[in-house]
Amino acid sequence: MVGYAFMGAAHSQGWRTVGRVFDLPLNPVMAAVCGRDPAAVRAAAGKLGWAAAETDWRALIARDDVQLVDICTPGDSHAEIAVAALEAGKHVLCEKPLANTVAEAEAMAEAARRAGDRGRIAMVGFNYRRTPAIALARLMVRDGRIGTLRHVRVTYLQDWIVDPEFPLVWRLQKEYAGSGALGDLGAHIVDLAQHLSGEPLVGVSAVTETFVRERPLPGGAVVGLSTAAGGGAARGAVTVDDAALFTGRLACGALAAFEVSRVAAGRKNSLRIELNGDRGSLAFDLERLNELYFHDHTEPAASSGFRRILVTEADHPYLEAWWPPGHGLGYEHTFVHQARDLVHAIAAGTEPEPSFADGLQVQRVLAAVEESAARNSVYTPVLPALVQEAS
Ligand code: SOE
Repeated sequence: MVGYAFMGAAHSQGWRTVGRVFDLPLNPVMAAVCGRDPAAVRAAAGKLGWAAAETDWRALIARDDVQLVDICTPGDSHAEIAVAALEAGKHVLCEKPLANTVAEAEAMAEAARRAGDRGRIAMVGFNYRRTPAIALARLMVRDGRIGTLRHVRVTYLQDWIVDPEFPLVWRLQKEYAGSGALGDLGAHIVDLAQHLSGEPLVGVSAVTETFVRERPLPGGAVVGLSTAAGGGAARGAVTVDDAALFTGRLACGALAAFEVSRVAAGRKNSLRIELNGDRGSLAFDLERLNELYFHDHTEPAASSGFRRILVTEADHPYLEAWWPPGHGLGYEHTFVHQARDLVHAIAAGTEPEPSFADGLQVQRVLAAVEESAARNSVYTPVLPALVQEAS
């Protein structure tokens, strides 16, 4: 694994747990974790359960005891590490968003296609697909339980940077993160809208905003009395969006509405999605992630309405390995399920979902959102690979 911050810790929990809960065809071994600071990465190895520590990702992918590279770094290093690992014959799991640009994502998808010819697997870490309630919703949409899709409505709201004095961390700098709430939160909900509907977004209209345009540098770096504010911590420019609102059309003709924000005061990690079809609707709220709400419009109006499905039955996705009905799961279990599905794909030699091609499609939507927002919200097509190659 490369990187050991929040996502590294969440992935480590997945790798520590997966073999002790699911019956797997292969046994994942946590061979080595990589980070630039020698003391910090050694401490992380001990705390997170990795057998060794490396300080250069090139040395990590050169190790003979490493067959799978799990990339948990900021987006600016995803392409370089993933392409090198795939070309070195390793399987790859890469955190979302796949990359910071469409060009990088295209290179990664092409490297994954070539590696696939050599039996190597590449997955992108849209972990919310592996919430049992979301996986159940996908099956219900596929089985026609809501009929012909008309609407998808998704929001993903956080509030960790409402305070203008929150420092200028890497997620707020385009050179590291590629974009702000759009790539960090928007990638998840674009993927979910496409995954649940089974349809790609074909065009979007968007607005984005950066409400706080300058923040203190991390670590309270003081540059003497010469700072603009006449002293105190130096401040730097925020180069990414704080929020984005966009509408879109799915290939099937359904309309989709998206909202992402990191300044929605009071919303901590609030991902909500609703799908409306001509036979019913499904609704999910990450803050109640063991529940799926279903409205069957074919029922008599007098007794119909959204009802709660408690997604904890043994025959619900992933639940066969956990507890009796009613004993709910949490955020961390999505990473255990992600590890399970990746191990099965590696053992079977099948392309996992979401693939790097799925990650590239999301990257194309994000790019169309940014292009639309830069051009007064003009409706902007999401260029599929086919058109891309033709142009
Ligand atoms: C921060 O916004 C973050 O950690 C995202 O980067 C994750 O993808 C999301 O699952 C939780 O919030």
